[in-house]
Amino acid sequence: MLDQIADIGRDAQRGGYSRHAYTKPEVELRHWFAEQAERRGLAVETDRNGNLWAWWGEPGANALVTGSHLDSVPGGGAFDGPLGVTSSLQAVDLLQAKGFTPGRPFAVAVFAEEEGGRFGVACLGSRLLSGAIDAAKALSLKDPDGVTLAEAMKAAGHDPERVGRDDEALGRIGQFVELHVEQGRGLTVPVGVASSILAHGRWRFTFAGEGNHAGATLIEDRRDPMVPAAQLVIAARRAARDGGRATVGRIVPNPGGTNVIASTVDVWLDARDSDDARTRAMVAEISEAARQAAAEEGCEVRIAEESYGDTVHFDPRLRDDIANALGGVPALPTGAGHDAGILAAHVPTAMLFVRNPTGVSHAPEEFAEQADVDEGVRALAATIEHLGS
Ligand code: HGY
Ligand code: MN
Ligand code: MN
Ligand code: MN
Repeated sequence: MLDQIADIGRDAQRGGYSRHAYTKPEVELRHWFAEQAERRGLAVETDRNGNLWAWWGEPGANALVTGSHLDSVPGGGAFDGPLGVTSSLQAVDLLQAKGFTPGRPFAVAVFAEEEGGRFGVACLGSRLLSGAIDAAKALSLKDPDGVTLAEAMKAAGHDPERVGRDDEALGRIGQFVELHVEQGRGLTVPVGVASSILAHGRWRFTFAGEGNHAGATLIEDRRDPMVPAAQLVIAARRAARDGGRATVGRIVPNPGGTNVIASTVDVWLDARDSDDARTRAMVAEISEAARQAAAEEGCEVRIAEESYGDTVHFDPRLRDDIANALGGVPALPTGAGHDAGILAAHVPTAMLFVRNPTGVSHAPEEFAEQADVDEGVRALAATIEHLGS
């Protein structure tokens, strides 16, 4: 099924896929999902926050929900997100073929902007659904072209006025199980279950100096924000020890001319560790280094926390119940964030992982063998049958 969408959102420039919320390729993927779901007799609805729900039977309380996301990081792989969606639809195929009908409300969900690839906040759709982000703050988030979430949603036919915590949609979820391609090398068997998600967040550092001419300005007369920005990258690497992970994947100088000393530089930090205290300590160390580096260069620095989620420990009962129903599969932690992590604060959630032999993710090399994908579909179908009878 992934082949059906293989040409949607290819990024010729970066390689891989760039499928961001409410852009043309992502809207195309929404239509593809609705068409695939309706073909299976599922009734599709879009909630006020742009998340899709495909119901098998009547929507109702205590629903068993599976699914994932269809959006990607810039230049992302083919599996992160879509594998959970295609596996959910194919699990429905397996179950319908054997005459199974759910004994409780059941839906396949597709959450909006899980990667935060356009508006900078990960799991935006599930955060809005659960009230984990303020609606007004979210609607004013701007993409790299300065388009707000409100404008983007309106252009895609959604009503931004309705955006906000959705107690009705959230209240219907009884359990949520997300299948996802593994994003590391933890699996030596085709399928595993998640034990935890790292505490992680995103911070934006804005260094401000004095824009000037690259040739006419003596070094001693400079206040160049690119210099502390570079030192922040090194400080992040130095602070990430004993399993901590600090990443700078995006630096945007303004104005960004080769022969121009930047006036400001924005640097985004993604920091993660096994618990809240460790993550925050790592970020504090990096922030201190950034302030020092800025002062040495006569620059200011503003630090803003853009999103944060504490460690998620998946419900061990649900996790072990599923692992046993699958005949005993390994439980492993994940360094990646997921909608399941956001929903875990509200409902019992679990994750199934499908082996990725490359261990690479958020890049075109991300991969899963067909045999493991099939194993994942069977495992998800068995889980739905076990929980949804
Ligand atoms: O960033 C993450 O960990 C997730 O893939 N959104
Ligand atoms: Mn991802
Ligand atoms: Mn994902
Ligand atoms: Mn000139």
